[in-house]
Amino acid sequence: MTKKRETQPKQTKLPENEKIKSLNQHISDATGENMTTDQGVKINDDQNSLRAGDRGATLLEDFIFREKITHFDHERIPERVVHARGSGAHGVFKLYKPLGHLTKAAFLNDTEIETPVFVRFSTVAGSRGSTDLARDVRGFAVKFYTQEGNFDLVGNNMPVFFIQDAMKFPDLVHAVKPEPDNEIPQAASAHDTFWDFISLMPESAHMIMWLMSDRAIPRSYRMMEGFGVHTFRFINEKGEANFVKFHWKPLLGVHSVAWDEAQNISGKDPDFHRRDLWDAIESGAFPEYELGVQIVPEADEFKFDFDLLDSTKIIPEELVPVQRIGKMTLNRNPDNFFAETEQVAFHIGNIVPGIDFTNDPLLQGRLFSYTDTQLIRLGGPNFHEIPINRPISASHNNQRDGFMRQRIDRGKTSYGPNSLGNNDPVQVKEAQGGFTSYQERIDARKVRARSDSFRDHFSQARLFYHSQSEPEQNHIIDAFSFELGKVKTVAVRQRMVGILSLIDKGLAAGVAFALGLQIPQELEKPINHSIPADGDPADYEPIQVEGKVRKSEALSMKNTIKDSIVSRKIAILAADGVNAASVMAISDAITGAGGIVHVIAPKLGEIIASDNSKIAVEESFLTGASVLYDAVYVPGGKTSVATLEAEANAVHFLNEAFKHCKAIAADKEAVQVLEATYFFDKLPEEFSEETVLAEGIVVEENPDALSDKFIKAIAQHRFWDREKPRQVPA
Ligand code: HDE
Repeated sequence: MTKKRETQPKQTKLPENEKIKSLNQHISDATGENMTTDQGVKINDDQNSLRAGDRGATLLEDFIFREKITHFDHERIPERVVHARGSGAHGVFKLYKPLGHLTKAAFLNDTEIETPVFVRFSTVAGSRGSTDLARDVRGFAVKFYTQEGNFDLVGNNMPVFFIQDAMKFPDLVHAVKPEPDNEIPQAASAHDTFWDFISLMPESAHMIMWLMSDRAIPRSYRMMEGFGVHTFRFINEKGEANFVKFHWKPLLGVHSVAWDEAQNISGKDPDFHRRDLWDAIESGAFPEYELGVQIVPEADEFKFDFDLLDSTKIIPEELVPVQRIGKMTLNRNPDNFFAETEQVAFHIGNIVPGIDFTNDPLLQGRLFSYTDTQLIRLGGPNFHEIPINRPISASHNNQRDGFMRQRIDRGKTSYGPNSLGNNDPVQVKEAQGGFTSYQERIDARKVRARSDSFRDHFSQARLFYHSQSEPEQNHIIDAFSFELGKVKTVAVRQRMVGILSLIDKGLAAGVAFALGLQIPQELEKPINHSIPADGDPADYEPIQVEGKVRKSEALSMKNTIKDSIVSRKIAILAADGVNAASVMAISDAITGAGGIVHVIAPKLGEIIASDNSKIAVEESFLTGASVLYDAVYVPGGKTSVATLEAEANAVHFLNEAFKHCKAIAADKEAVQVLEATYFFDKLPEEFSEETVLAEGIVVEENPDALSDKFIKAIAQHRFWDREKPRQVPA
């Protein structure tokens, strides 16, 4: 009999909220139904077109064939110009405590309300079919269906942006997208045009540090932060305003993969993040994120050494702590990718009373772009009527007609004021919830200019770099070396090394070494050729902070949550003759702690354990790969151990897991499989408690002790310190 290992319970009843109920009205389920044309005529033969004789030409008259092909021919809509590849999920947001003193937004004032949300995570540069594991920014767009209308928080997993003014957005995107002559490379910033642009845009220095950090290769959408990036405003009932920055903090912590691993995953499973999100939700391991806010009173607007309106700057959490105000839980997968994830239309301009914009020039530009892009992408002005985009609150106005209008507006009047239709729909007074813009006082000249307060491009880039742990800094140096190494124009590489020297000399030296270059003595100035106002070279000198290295703990992933293995995937390498008891013991312990276990064997089907029981195999060495798992365990059982020791794929699996700094465990009886690896000789002689913590390698006889230590090691996520001194040629 096949032994059943416990797997995650399959979700049976899907959670429903107000938005889901409204979507359900549009759901079509063909189970048991007749096949018809779009006009409802029953179809008798869907296999053959209508022909003049069984070997003759197809007849134009065949309306069934024509309808089918015509619809098919028109199935694609333009992909998003950026953020084309994405994955969506439904969920709910619940507030921890009322925020009336800060904002009058109803969904931020009532802890009883469960606000439905739809989230779309995305990469930026690649096309719809590109790999999830590209080095890239991740979009983190949340649509809150509040009782007062839709509020869209259209953010990223990095808190800053490349440019300060929306005027430069098309340039940035043209530079990063595949080069126009040959459309190479796909979903990659490692090419000449991107770095040419960046090397001429010193304002991108801070963002580039994030992009070259491990934040750009997340382990999962469930393990990355989200940021609203811009400074917004909260407005309370009294009309008082506070500046606010939005954050999403994942409850599983912030974790990444290794760059070499990311590149491998792109081949083994380009849908890695999409699948991970889908599977987690299906299995009931719902992704959770806390919404955080940083609040700055209006009076403190000029208190910082950066401008709150500059999207290339963070407010360090040490200066203004992030207050966690509520939790979002993603608890339901979409029913249909196209209808929901592809057709969802986010817009930074979708706000509700109690929330307002600031004059951040990047934010202001986005206010135009999102509606404009939906008009072309979704084919006209009625995209708000697509089910996924409809608010749960009623909507009435005098907007009419246009392509694909769904609503049938009754009555003679579609204008206001009117007397023929009772002057409906009526405007709503502010006190009754009508939106009014914050009355910001303005006294300014109309100019095309960049504020002087936007000019320091390097202090926060340096703050970021200096806040990283040593392995994280090494990864940044490696990432620059890789990306610039792919740049063919040496002058661009050289200019970039110059820019890096303004951030940190060690960083620049490390990258220069890998590129076979020197740090330039004289920097090319003005660095930015396109903004005449950038003239003064002094603007580019590093700002000294009293000789001290400034750091911010929140910027390093080293300090993230490391106490859970929920939804982590663990591979058990086994073959016939494996010790079933140890497989079961470790499986039970891991699934008990919320992890997922897969048995990987030389072939699919079942393996026969030493006690003659059968164990189901999830993947073979052909279909599975270490890069798709978080940790690996080798159980005992003489024949199994002998098979694996001689199986190159099993040894490679372990070598690669070691290379990517993952937790590895083995039954004492299986240690000879480890001995066959490249790394075994480099390990300390004894596997003590300290070895486990430092190395992430557990070898034990007793299954309880083994699973206990192994689970702690998996929760650490990665043992990056293992990396540099003992590289593995896997
Ligand atoms: Fe976007 N951005 N963006 N962006 N953006 C789009 O809208 C744009 C920016 C972000 O999952 C587009 O529907 C301009 C910052 C996300 O559907 C487009 C500027 C941030 C998504 C657009 C920016 C973002 C988009 C393309 C510079 C983080 C995907 C398709 C002023 C705070 C949303 C679309 C989804 C998508 C314009 C800069 C986040 C063209 C002009 C900064 C997450 O309208």
